[in-house]
Amino acid sequence: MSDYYSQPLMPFAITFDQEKLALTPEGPTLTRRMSDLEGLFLDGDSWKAAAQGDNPVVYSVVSSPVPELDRELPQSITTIQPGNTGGELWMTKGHQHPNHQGEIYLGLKGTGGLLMFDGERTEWIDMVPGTIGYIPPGWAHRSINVGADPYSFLAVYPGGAGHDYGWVLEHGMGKRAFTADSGVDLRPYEG
Ligand code: S6P
Ligand code: ZN
Repeated sequence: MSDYYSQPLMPFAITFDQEKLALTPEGPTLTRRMSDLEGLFLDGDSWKAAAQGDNPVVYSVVSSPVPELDRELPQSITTIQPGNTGGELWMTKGHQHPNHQGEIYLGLKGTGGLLMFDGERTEWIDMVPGTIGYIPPGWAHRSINVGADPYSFLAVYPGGAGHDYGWVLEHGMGKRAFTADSGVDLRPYEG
């Protein structure tokens, strides 16, 4: 593995396993449980009960071993479990890239949404396998599972982009996604 981290990187192949939704060779992995999502769901009481209860895994991120360094292009696969907290669909924390670089997502499995917010405008893209969602520079982004099965997508992003989670806690995402009889109910942010 250490060879892949030598600088400068040499060209190398990454195997994408469509069944396991895994990348080989593997880079860092990340698991976010309910307790990692403090301050994000509108219904704080329901969040607290879940975080202090069975504290489920809400999403995980696997990656290839391309480092998060300027001019590199890291890739990762995020899998969000199905579920809701107080009716609000399970989602990623969401972040802004501090130096406003763009990113692309590719839907792999399940159904989701890509919610984007530039501080004034909110945009939503329905994500199904094969959808490429383009995140322009300056748009904070959050992913949401709108289905009954896990939702997975590939992300490719500039290695030097950085991740500002505080921006989303401060500014919100413009809208929140709630369960609906069919599809998703997008409501104004309110807190
Ligand atoms: C990275 C890219 C994704 C997210 C991942 C988890 O720029 O947007 O790999 O990191 O979906 O989301 P979050 O908001 O917890 O980083
Ligand atoms: Zn990002």
